[in-house]
Amino acid sequence: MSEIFKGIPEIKYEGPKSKNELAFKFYDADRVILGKKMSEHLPFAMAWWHNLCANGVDMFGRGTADKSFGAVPGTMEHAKAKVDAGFEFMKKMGIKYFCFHDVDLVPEADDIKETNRRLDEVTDYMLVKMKETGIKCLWGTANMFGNPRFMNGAGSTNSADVYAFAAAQVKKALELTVKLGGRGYVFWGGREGYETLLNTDVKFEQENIAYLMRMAVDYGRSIGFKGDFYIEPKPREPMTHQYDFDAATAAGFLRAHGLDKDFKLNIEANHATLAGHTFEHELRIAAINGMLGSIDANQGNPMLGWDTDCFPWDVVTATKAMYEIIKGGGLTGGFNFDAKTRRPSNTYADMFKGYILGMDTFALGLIKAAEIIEDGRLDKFVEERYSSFGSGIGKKIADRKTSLSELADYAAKLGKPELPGSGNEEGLEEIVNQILYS
Ligand code: XLS
Ligand code: CA
Ligand code: CA
Repeated sequence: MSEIFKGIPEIKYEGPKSKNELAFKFYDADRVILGKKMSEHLPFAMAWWHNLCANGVDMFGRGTADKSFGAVPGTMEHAKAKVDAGFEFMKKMGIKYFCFHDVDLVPEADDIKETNRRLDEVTDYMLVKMKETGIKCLWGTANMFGNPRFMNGAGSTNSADVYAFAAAQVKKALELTVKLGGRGYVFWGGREGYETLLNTDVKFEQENIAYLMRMAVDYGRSIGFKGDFYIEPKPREPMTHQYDFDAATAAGFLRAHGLDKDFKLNIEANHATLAGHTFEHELRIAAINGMLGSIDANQGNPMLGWDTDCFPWDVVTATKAMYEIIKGGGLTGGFNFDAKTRRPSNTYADMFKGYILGMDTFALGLIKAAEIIEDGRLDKFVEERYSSFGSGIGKKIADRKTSLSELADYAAKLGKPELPGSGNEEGLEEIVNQILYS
């Protein structure tokens, strides 16, 4: 097999002063931060769909990037060329994981038996490459939103036949994830939602989605899948109302349907902002629910209200995200760059620059989050802020050893309580800036 990304070397760490566009300035895989190597804190993954399939097509124009990799698109030869390109790319980038949808790997046939045969063939080829390179699968998933059959949803469809088809895809995608040793399996509810209540039985649809997930857990465990299942929340797009709106909604759904032991969350930054939250908010909600699973590392464009999947370059957000992840005990998954270069960034070199930007942004985020934690002033402030619960009546509340009557008597004796103390927001922001920029 000949080299595809000719002229692009292995990407090395050259440090913050380097002017080489094809080098890391901050991601230094072996550098130890808080007792662990950067590469262990940051298991980065390549998204098969954006990096190897998306060519810049949008609703106003055709693709601008050539992702044929020397083969005719729509053929098995092309499916294998994408494998060659993907492994060469990951090797040159020093990326150890990839994520995939079933239909990213092969052209879909009309008959699912033929699609599955093609999937077997391509994954045999991927396994050889995985053995050669040591590259692994982070998570797999089934695309249950692209094909017109899913126009009314997959688990939430009104058609029993389409539901069965979705189940068949989940079954196969789970088998492939196990075959490739994937750490996780994702459900992103692409069209699991509704356009109008006038034609929708919300309760029935949600129960059907949960049943599909239950069957996936049972089947996955029966074929040896030991990893986590993930829900990836998103509030809208493509559907007007998506059932897994945000982390809190998804956590409630998982609990309501008894799925919380097997599922965690895959939090995507751009989906957080579409939900009107920050990325770090979604991470905190996942963490306090014991559901901090994996990350889709990207960012939105605040000028645009849709899912732009830009490469992450906002270091402040990456720092806050890494702070939440470290404080939350880390991920069971990793950092999947569900991100694409902008349409005019259409060269092979741009593919590398996108990943260099994303990896350097999270490396900086990690370095700065660790400094904030080691500095300790934020932790100390938060501890003191709640210190009234450390003794007296506060301790009784914290220990759940009081009652409304006792608290009412206490309040009556108190007269007017003192104000609860400054939140010191500006002071804390100054500390963060001081650590970020000094
Ligand atoms: C789309 C989602 C999708 C999932 C995987 O908005 O981000 O790409 O990550 O199906
Ligand atoms: Ca995603
Ligand atoms: Ca997205």
